[in-house]
Amino acid sequence: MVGKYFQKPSTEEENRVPPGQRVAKGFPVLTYGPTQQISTDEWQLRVWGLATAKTFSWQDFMALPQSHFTTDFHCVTRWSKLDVKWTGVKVTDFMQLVEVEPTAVHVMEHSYGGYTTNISLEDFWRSENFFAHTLFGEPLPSERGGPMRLVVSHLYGWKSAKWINGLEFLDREQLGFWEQNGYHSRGEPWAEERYSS
Ligand SMILES: Nc1nc2c(c(=O)[nH]1)N[C@H]1C(S)=C(S)[C@@H](COP(=O)(O)O)O[C@H]1N2
Ligand SMILES: [Mo]
Repeated sequence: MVGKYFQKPSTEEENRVPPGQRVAKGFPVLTYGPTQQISTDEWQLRVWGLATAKTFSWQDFMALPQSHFTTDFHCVTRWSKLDVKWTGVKVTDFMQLVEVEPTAVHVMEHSYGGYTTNISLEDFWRSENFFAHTLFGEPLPSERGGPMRLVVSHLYGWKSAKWINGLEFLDREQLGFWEQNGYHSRGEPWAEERYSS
């Protein structure tokens, strides 16, 4: 029987779906802990560590260029969702407002609710990464990380922090929530970097 919700990639999809993944027909919600309910009025993104400390508001993000993205989303729990449509702000556009010290090489993503995940500065600071506030043309729902989440589609989904509210710039790698619990520190899906050992 063909799986209804999680299918083997078709021939056309094969080169887009990393090894060990199945194609999700739905789009599962994956959250550890409770969904955060944050309004756009109260939402803030704070920058600290090896960067000039600054706090950004919703309006600050709306004033930046808005871009559209179509991405594939790969969760380490072995489902991939293809062609997800988002609107948001490119990390490279946002980073023009941030003064990073030259010694910064890693970033800790922080979220409302206490979730954290680590990423190298090189994996973070890319024009294909973005802060998303719109999903398939609708305001990003709270269970998806609304009002604002990060999307880093070249790494497993746990690097795409929902309800993002902080970026801490670091001179060394520190481990985030899942990374402390045995997930790989980088999480590149084509190399199947699922676990730390
Ligand atoms: N704050 C926060 N962000 C998070 C998570 C979480 O538990 N808390 N789960 C991660 C995981 S494991 C995945 S696969 C994606 C899931 O995003 P989705 O719920 O929109 O599918 O969010 C990531 N971001
Ligand atoms: Mo995930």
